[in-house]
Amino acid sequence: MIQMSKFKKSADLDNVKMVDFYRQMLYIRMVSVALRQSALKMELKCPVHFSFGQEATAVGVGMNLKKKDAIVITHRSHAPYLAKGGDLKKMIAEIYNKKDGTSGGIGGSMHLNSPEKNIFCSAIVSGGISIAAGLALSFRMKRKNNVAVAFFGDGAVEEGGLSETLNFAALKKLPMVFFCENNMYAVNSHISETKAVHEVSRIARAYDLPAIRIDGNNILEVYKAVKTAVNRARNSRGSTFIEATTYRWLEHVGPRFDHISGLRPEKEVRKWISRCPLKSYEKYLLKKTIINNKEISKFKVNIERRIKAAWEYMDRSPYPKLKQLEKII
Ligand SMILES: Cc1ncc(C[n+]2csc(CCOP(=O)(O)OP(=O)(O)O)c2C)c(N)n1
Ligand SMILES: [Mg+2]
Repeated sequence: MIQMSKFKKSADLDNVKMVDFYRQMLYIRMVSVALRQSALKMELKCPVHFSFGQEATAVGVGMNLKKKDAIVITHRSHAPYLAKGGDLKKMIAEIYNKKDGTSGGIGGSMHLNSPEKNIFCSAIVSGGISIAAGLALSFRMKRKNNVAVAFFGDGAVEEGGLSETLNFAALKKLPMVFFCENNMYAVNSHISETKAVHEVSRIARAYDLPAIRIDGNNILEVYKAVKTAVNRARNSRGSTFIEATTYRWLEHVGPRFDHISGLRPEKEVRKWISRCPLKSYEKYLLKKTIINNKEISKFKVNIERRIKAAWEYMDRSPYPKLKQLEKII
């Protein structure tokens, strides 16, 4: 089993930034908890792919990007959307299928698009990777100093779209980052059942792209790897492939654990929960006295307030009219 790496502070990081990482992960976790409670009560009808356990990957990317940089996210959308600065109110409204959501309430959790913040979402497995390449190409053609990041899961690796895009990005030296969250499962299939090569970053080396495998539960490691990749892209040195190993705690879609139904070994799930990216980082920050419990409580109060405001916004928003749906189909 993949071992968790140690937190190592790099010289370019100050305490303010290190606390920001924590606050962002906490924010994403608390939003997920609130949504999970709604889903368990059956208040929330929209299918939701939760990211419990995958907060460090989202934040490590988001903290490296500027507003005009682009991300293309997947069905597991909430964490990267929020980490890139996506509007919480619009996200909650969308997930509840309300008119003021990111896609007018007719898309749901898998359509968290926010073009004004350069956040694009595609739930077609591997489909978003070539969209990110298109965005990267447009940055190049318009001589903009921006970067496009494609988020995808290990399940996208054996899709043709990835290979085609790797070739194109390498050939054109696109300002792009291939960011694979390898959580070792695509729905209920473990990588050992679906892939000849488990270390998926090796695939990128066939295209002569720099590729790195990192501990996706270690925020400092993710931040550092993405920083290097984004700098390469901004300096016209081309694309990088990052494989961040991690684990999703809950079932593929929905608010429950799936080891109860025998879909994954309970021991494995428990092991990964003990490597919680948020709790382990919190422990590190407390030990180094970079943060204290009083500050953590303050953050929690503030985030609770934002969550409450987002739910109120969603409550006030009407459902979209049927006509709106007819416009699309
Ligand atoms: C082209 C395509 N095939 C199948 C699906 C159904 N589907 C949705 S998510 C998923 C698994 C994705 O696994 P992975 O890429 O590892 O992402 P994870 O859910 O682990 O985050 C599948 C097969 C789809 N959305 N698109
Ligand atoms: Mg996966």
